[in-house]
Amino acid sequence: MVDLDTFADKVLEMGEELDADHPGAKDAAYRARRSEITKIAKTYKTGQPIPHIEYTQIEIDTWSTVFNKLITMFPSHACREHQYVFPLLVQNCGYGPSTIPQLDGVSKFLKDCTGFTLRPVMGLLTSRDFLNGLAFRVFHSTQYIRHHSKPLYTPEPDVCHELLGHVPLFANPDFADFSQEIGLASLGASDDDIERLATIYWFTVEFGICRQDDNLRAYGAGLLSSFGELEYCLSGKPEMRPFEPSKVAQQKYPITEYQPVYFIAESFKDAQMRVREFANSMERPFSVRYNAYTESIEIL
Ligand code: H2B
Ligand code: FE
Repeated sequence: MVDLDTFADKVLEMGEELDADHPGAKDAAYRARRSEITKIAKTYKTGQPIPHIEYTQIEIDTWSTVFNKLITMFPSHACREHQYVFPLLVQNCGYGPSTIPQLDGVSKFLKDCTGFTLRPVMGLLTSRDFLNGLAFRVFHSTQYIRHHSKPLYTPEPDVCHELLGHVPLFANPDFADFSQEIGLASLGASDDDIERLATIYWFTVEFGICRQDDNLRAYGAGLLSSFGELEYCLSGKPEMRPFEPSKVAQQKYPITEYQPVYFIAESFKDAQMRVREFANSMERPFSVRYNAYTESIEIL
């Protein structure tokens, strides 16, 4: 697991430099703040507590705007697992409209629920590094927040996306197992298979829809953290298809627009079994098994 320490410097983009069209690109104070926060991720080592961040009032206001908008949608649009965990995060981890929860407390909470932990990251990792983390029940999480000029938009993951979208699901044992299954499949996979697994990750962990009591509900973090797309995905307009990994893996997708197609999972257990079957069909030099007692991977 300490191998994950070597990922720190390998961010693809936006860790330190922002793209020209990023809402914060021309704001020197925002960029300075970003590098202050990402410095934590750069030097973080496995097992250390995640340093606390004293968020500024501007940052908290951005969080409040996002938080207050999203909570109006959760009762009608979020899956039941998300709705079950959310009040526990309010009680235990400081979730609320006027505080940005600290990754360290959230990570400890997740560890108690499912064994998942958070690890601070500077920005986007490669698909391989990111998915490999999931094999160890480690979720790489950003710690900075989007630019205050556009509170309901971000071109990249930020704390709102991680804490409101991803974290509630990682507290659910079936979802945790499902996510780890994708991670285990990624260990030693070819570049083409990593691409396929990243696509499966995209249409599940990020943009997944599930059927619950004859209703469709969102469980993907990209949906649960986007006021606009959460509304849209269940509006009846986009196309819905069943979650079949070999087909999902071929699907092209846009990154900065709403998805034209979503895939419906019948349950996290069912989705996990389907991903396992898909992984068994991949050519790999070895197969793997996770040892939860030693938190290590056994090569078979
Ligand atoms: N890196 C980080 N830091 N957060 C993510 O959510 C993320 C990533 N998603 N790298 C990955 C890529 C995902 O889009 C798939 C696995 O490629
Ligand atoms: Fe995400």
